[in-house]
Amino acid sequence: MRLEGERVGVVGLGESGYWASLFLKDKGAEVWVTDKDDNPKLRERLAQLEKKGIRGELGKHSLEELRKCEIVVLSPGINPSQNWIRLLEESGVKIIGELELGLKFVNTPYIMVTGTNGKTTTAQLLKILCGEEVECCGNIGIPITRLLLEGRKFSGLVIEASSFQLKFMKDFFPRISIILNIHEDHLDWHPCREDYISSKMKVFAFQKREDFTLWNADEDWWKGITPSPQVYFFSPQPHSLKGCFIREEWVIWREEKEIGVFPLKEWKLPGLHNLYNLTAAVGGAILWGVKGEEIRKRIKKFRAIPHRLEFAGEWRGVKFINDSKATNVHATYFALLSLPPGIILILGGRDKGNLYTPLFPLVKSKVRYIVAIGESRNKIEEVFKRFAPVIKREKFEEAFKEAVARALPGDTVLLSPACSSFDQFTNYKERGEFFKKLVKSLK
Ligand code: UMA
Repeated sequence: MRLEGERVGVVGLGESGYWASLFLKDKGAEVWVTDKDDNPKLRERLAQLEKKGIRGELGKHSLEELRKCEIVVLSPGINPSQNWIRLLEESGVKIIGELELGLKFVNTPYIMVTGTNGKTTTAQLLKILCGEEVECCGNIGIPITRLLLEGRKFSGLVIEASSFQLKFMKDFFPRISIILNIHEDHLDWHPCREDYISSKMKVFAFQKREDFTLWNADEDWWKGITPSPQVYFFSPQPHSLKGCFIREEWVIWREEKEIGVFPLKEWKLPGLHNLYNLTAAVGGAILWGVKGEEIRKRIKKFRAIPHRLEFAGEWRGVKFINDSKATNVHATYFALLSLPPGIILILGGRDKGNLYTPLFPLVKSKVRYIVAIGESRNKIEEVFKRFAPVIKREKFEEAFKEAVARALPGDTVLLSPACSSFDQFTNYKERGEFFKKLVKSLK
């Protein structure tokens, strides 16, 4: 892709937009940035970019300016089905996502991981299993353009891709694609469930016969599909297909014959959902060419990731678990599944069109109180009051105090909100850090 001398617009000045602008500038493009918001953080960002000769605006998207561009790069959070983007396309401007832009400059093979939940854990695990020369980027929090701009040397990539990033991508060729699971999420962004599912399925759409795709053996969205790449499966349960599974406490890989990769006692992360992530990552690493004995050595280096069922402390016999990364119902389902009864659940934030039904049996059997927070607190009360007492608090700190007041020794205060954090925080990390700070302050 030629960028030298081209006028390129960048929409959104979050992580992706900021790094994409610098990357484009480095490639010789004339860059113009725009963000619909205007706040001190964005002003500071724009000032930094201006020092590098990048111009832009805050507080609006000027269509006339964007129309002057040959290419417009969109940040992942920007829904390209908006009218102004259609108008831009009609005027002949090429629209491209940040991930797709970066991939045009990648010459190594790469693994692309998508799915509703478990993407970050699986991608990080894969990076460790595939070896030091493999880097990780994408939705995980490191835009691909940042990785490329920083000039890190790598022989392969593990890319975490969200449905936002995948939906409008074309011509990308993962050596291995992985779909961890497909559950309801982001229905505030995608027009319907089918659109969300088809975005996820884009991950193998351009792969070739010699490539691989790994699917969850326990789901059925793939039934009746015959893709171009070779299909393998993963599951913590034994299955009869080619791929990875667990039998008699051993992680096993089956192709023509079976190999025992390592005994499950060498895996330290709790929860059934992590066994799905594990079997997917082991499968991906074997297809990447890593030998079983190397996987066994490297698996020991893996540590749990922050904000995912992270132990945040204990106070007066009450355990505190930070699962702030659970921004949808499926993730909260697995958190509840992994913990014993006696849970005070902090639930809520910005609802994404959630259908909470899958949580009902677990809430009924394990949750003593729900503390409903943020924008979605009224909906949560309405939906859950049949299954557990619900206390509503708007602000996070008040909700935390309420949870502490209700907890008895032996209980667990679980932050697993099933909603995004954007009503009160910049992202789930900030929400999780705030929760941990509040836990520390108890002592
Ligand atoms: N904005 C506009 N115009 C709009 C909409 C937004 O200018 O019409 C601006 C906002 O004011 C804001 C900026 O765009 O300043 C935000 O852009 P963004 O939402 O794309 O966020 P980034 O900071 O670039 O982060 C994105 C991903 N965010 C989303 O997809 C929402 C990050 O995933 C990702 O880590 C990062 O790129 C690096 O690749 C986060 C996420 O929540 C973790 N992802 C979702 C998830 O995992 O469920 C998909």
